[in-house]
Amino acid sequence: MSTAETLAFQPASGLLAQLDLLRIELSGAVAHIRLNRPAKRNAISDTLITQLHTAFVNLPEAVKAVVVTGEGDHFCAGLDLSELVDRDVGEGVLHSRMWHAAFDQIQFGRVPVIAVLHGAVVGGGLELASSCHIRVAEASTYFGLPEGQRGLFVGGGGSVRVPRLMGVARMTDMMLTGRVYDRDEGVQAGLAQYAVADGAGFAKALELARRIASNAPMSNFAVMHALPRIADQAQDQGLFTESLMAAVAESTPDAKDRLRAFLEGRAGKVVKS
Ligand code: 1HE
Repeated sequence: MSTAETLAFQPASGLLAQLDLLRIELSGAVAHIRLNRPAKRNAISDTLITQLHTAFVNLPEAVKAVVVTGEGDHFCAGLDLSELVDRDVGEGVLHSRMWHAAFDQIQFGRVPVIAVLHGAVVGGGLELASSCHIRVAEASTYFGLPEGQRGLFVGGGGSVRVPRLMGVARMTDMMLTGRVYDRDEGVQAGLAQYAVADGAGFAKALELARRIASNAPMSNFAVMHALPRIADQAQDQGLFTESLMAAVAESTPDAKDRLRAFLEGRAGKVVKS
């Protein structure tokens, strides 16, 4: 079998194959999860948010990194506005909590997640993107928070996650004035870490995903679970948490093997990119 065939993506089976608003494919340690509702610009309906939660809870054991993309011309148009009109207060709280559960499963799940952004990344679409660990933005990407225009507030974790990327002042401006950031402005503000040409996002994300998947699992766990919590802690607590996490990571057999490999000249060096 050639390398290309070995790395080709295959449709997922079982439960993951039944999630009709997603298209999930697997290639070795990488899962590709596509939002697959292009006619509605991948707007997030109750069914889609539930399917995202189900997908991330049920990732096969072999998966060590995930790439999320959106089918069609846009990454995601945010909340499906057609489902909002008849909801009362109690239902509204539960609805928002459903989004929190799904996006928490992405941010604090088992494996790192890379989002490939293009076209509209707006409202709940930006909330989804900000729950991922790395964002690769194609040239067509634009970021908006039109909640103010629609009479809404963010409800999918945006008030918690977006300011941690771009700061409260920038998010306040976006929500009050409807300001839209283009791709380069978004990258500069911290909404994405990588800028690539249109059509080049998936290849870049896949390259990053394969690299991430080759890390020691405990190191990836520490970055996903300890780093954001330490950032929210007071300095003395953060430093103590860091010491505990560092000791856990470096005491794994995996870490010991990797350190030995370096000391014996069998591991890669850090090279200039
Ligand atoms: C939708 C949605 C949607 C498209 N809910 N149906 N989000 C927004 O306020 C963004 C609203 N959408 C747009 O501004 C535009 O649709 C886009 C810029 C994303 C794309 O424009 P375009 O010209 O490519 O598509 P379109 O013609 O506007 O839309 C195509 C179809 O998708 C159309 O349906 P059709 O049956 O007439 O074909 C649209 O109605 C439908 N569509 N976006 C429902 N969002 C947890 S709180 C989160 C709060 C928020 O996310 S608020 C922000 C909501």
